[in-house]
Amino acid sequence: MENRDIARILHETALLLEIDGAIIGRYRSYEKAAELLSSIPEHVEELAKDRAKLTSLPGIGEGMAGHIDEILATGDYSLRKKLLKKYPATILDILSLQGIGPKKVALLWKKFKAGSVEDVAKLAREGKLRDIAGFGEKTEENILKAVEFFQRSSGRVRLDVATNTAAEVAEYIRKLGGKIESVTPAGSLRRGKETIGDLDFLVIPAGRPTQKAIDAIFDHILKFPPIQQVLAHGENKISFLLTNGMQVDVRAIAEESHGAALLYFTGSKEHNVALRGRANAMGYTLNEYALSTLKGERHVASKTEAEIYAKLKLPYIEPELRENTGEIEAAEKGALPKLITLDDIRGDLQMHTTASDGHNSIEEMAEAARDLGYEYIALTDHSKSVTVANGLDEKRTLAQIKKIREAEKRVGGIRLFASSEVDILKDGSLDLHDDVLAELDIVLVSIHSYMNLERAEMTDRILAAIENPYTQILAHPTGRLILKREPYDYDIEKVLDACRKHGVVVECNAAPERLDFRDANLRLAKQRGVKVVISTDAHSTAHFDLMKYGVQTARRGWLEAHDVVNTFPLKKFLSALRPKPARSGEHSTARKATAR
Ligand code: DGT
Ligand code: CA
Ligand code: CA
Ligand code: ZN
Repeated sequence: MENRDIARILHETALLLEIDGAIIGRYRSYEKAAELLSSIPEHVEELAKDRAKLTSLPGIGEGMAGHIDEILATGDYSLRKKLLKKYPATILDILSLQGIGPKKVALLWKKFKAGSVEDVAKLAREGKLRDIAGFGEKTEENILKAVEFFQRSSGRVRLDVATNTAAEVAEYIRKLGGKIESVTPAGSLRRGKETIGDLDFLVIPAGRPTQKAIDAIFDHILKFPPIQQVLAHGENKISFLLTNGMQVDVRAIAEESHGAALLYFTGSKEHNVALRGRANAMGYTLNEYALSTLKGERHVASKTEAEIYAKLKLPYIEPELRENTGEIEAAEKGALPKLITLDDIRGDLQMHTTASDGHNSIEEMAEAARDLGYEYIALTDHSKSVTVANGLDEKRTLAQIKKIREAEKRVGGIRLFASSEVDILKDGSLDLHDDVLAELDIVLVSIHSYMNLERAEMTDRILAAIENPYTQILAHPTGRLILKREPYDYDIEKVLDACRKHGVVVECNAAPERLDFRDANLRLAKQRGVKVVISTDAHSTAHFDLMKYGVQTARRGWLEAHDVVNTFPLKKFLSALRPKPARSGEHSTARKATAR
C-alpha cells in the first residue's frame, strides 16, 4: 500500500470525525498523521514492520501506529467504515464546495439530513439556507455557483492521482512479461491534461496475436486486485472501475498498428478530426489501424506516429500540443516549439521549511535539491499575514535570512536564495516592510486572502503588487485549486502587460492541485513577452518530484526552455530577474544577489 492511500483513509476519517462533532484534538491527530504520511519519502508499509520506527515519526503515537497497522492489514479502517454507516459516502463531496467546511456540513446534516451535493443544491435553490446562522443570502448564491463548478468537473481526477494510478496499473500489466511487447498509457494522461476522465492503455501482445493470447492477457489484467467492477469485456477491449473510482480502458492492438492506435487513442478527439480531414484531402483515410489509400486497399503507414505524420507531410507533434489549437498549422509552417523538458530545469524557486508550514529544515531542502542536481533554490516561507501557515514577520524573516546564509555555507554545492512568499494584502501592498524586502535575494508575491474581490478591484490589487519595485515573481497567479476553487476574477492581459513592463516573472506552480498559471495562460504569457518560472511550492523534500507536472503544463502552454528562467544557469537566471531597487542606506549588511 502506498503512503498516499493510507493518508487518504486517515484524511477521510478526520473529516468524518469533525462532521460527527468529535473534539478537535481527536480529528486533528488523524489529519496530522495524514499530512505527515503524504509528505515523507519513506515507504510507510516498510517502516511499519518495525513499530519503534513508526512511532518515532513526529505525531505518531502507539494509538495511531495501531490504526496504520490495521489499514495496512485490511486495506481499510474500522472507524472510517463505522462513520460511513452513519453518514452517506457522498457527504464528503459537499466539502469540495468552496466555502463549506466540516462544521457547516455537520449543521446541514443535523438540520436537513443533507448528505450530498445535490441535497445542498436543492436547499440553496429553495432559499432554505439563508436563515441559518453563518450562511446568509450571499453564501447561498456562492453555494449555487460552487455546485455548478462541482458538477462540471465531477467524474474527473487530478493529473497526479491519475499518473500514480496509471503507474500502478502499468506495473501490474507488465507482470505479463514476455507475453506482451509493450503497454503504453494514451488519452488525456499522455497529453498531460490537468484533469483526467479515464485512463486509456494500449497493450501490444508479443508476436502475432491470436484471440487466445489476447484473452489470456485480459484474464490476467482483470485479476488486478483494486478492480471493483468490470464494465466491458470485448474481443480487443476491456473496461473496468477501480476502488478509487477511476475508470480504465485497455485495448489490445497488433504491433503493426501500434503508431496508428497510439495516435488515435492519445487524441485529442479534436486533433484526430483535424488530422483525418487532412488525410482525406490528401487522398487517404486514417483510423486506429492505419493510414491507407482512400479505398483502403493499401496501408501507407501504421507502425509509428512519426511515420504517419510524415506521410501527412508534417513533423512529429508532441502529445501535449495535440488539442487542435494551432499545432497543425504551426507544424505545416515548421514553426512548432521545441518544448521544454524536465532535464532543462536547474532550480526550484518556491518552497517552504519548518519556519512556516513546511516539513523539512533549510538544510534538508537544500541537500535534497543539490542531490537532484539543482544549481540554486529559493527558500520562500510565508509572510506574517498568512497566520494559518505560521507566516514570518519582519523579525523572523531577518533571522531566517541569516539562517539561510549559514546553511548555504554548511551544505555547499548549491546556491540558496533567501526569499519569501510575501502576501499581497487586500489593497495590493506587500506584507513585509521595504527594509526587509531589500534584504531578500528574491521577492515572490502571491494572494492568500480576499479571493472574491470584484474584477476591477482584483485587477488593481495585482497591478499594485506588480508595480511595487521589490516584486520579482508573481506566484500561483490565479489562485485556483483544481476541482475545488475557481481562479480569481481579474484582467489577465492587463496584468501580463504590467509584468512585461516591470520585468516581473510569472510562476507556473507545479503542485498538481494548482498548476497555476494553467496551460492556456502560460501560452498567453509567452505571446505577451512575459517570462515564466516553474516551481514546486514544496512543503517537504518529497514534493520536489512534482516539478514534472509543472513542466508538463508548461509544455501544454507551448513553452520552450528559453521561456522559463529556471532553465538558465545561475548568472543568466539572476540577470533575467527584475533588478532590485537601488539602495539608499549605507549601513546595510545585505548582499546583492550575485552569482559569485
Ligand atoms: P478524458 O478521458 O476525458 O480525460 O479525455 P481523453 O482524451 O482521454 O478521452 P477518451 O478517454 O474519451 O478517449 C481517448 C481518446 O480516444 C481520445 O483522446 C481520442 C480518441 N477518441 C475517443 N472517441 C473518439 C471519437 O469519437 N472520434 C475520434 N476521432 N477519436 C476518439
Ligand atoms: Ca481518457
Ligand atoms: Ca477512455
Ligand atoms: Zn502560496
